[in-house]
Amino acid sequence: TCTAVIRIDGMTCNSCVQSIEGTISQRQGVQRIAVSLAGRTGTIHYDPAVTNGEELRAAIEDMGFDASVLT
Ligand code: 9UX
Repeated sequence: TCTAVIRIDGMTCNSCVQSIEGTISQRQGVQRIAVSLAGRTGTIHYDPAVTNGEELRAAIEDMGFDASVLT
């Protein structure tokens, strides 16, 4: 298991937190995701054989947010 921390800008309420968690958690290889509104981050546990931080970042970006991989 790997962990990616992604900076997410553009979230202003919990509705978007739920939306990102719901959508990203259904992606192949994602084991767990927790999004922090106050911290402006998403922490994602994933299987590196299936996906990676950049792919997950792009998926969040595609939902309309500014996203960058921190770690
Ligand atoms: Mo809340 Mo998401 O106002 O676009 S629904 S941040």
